[in-house]
Amino acid sequence: MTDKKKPLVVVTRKLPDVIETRMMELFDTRLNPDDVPLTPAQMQDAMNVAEVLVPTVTDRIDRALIEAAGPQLRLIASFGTGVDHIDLKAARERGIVVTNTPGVLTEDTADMTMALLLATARRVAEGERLVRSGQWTGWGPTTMLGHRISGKRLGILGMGRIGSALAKRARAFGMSIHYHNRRRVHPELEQELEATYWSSLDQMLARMDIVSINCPHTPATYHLLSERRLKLLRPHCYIVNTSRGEVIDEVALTRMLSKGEIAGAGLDVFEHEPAVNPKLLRLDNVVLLPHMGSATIEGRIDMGEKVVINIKTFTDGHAPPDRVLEALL
Ligand code: 8YV
Repeated sequence: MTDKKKPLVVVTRKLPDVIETRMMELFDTRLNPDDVPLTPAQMQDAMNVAEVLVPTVTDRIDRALIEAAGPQLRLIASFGTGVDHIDLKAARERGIVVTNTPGVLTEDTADMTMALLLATARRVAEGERLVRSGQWTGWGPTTMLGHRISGKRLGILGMGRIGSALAKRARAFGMSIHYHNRRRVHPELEQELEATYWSSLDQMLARMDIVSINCPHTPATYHLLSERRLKLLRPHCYIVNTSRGEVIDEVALTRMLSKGEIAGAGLDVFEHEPAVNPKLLRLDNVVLLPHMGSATIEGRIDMGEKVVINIKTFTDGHAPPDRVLEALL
């Protein structure tokens, strides 16, 4: 029985060792041990030889790259849930299947969203900086006062897997749950989350104490939180974003934060990351994280296993479990 030729798989970043080892066993795999992101020219070269490309959020797989890719490229098995770094329409037109890794990072990302929400409302990073600065002169009755979150209204923009997982956590912290979504969720889930649905995003924004962005970045959600919508928020409101920076007009957000028109923000993602608006870096009322929402070793291994399963099922001639369909985004 002749050995079936292993598919040539190009991995663009360093993945967890256990995943790389498995991929080496199953596929003709090209790894990136130094974890230096590929240049566009190197990416083009990779797409001229790979049957399967495994990119991450840091790789912009645009129409030009896809149209110039070799005829052998059949699958883009992305490491991550968000696929806004891939031109899905161009891939579909080329008959290239795209998969992602949904579900396995839901709990970790919801945990980080809750951590960021608490850190922002309770000024955790500011307090930590004060102690590290050596300037702390001891406890004071009115020093480092933040805001209580129990009893407050949390508005979740995007009640998908991560939004729902966040709602469960926020409920446990005594928050009341509100949400806006393209479609109302199933009544049983709404009941379980004790969540109030707002068909009007504007009306929800104008009444919340904290707003969390948990929708994907798509052409429809680009700058969904525009300057006009940000101005609907009440001055004591906090914003948390563990989704994508492009969902918020970052320049408008930064301006309003610096003028105290919005109380504070917890940001894990940025509109032009890794570039961060320099004015944001100077603000005390923001908590800034380096896109680590799903950064747990368990979560990244689970994501890698999903990539392996997507590639194996696809190259064995079956429909991969996590195929991305634009219409569903
Ligand atoms: C990933 C994320 O780590 O899954 C996503 O969409 O933003 C992160 O959890 C990143 O995308 C890896 O490509």
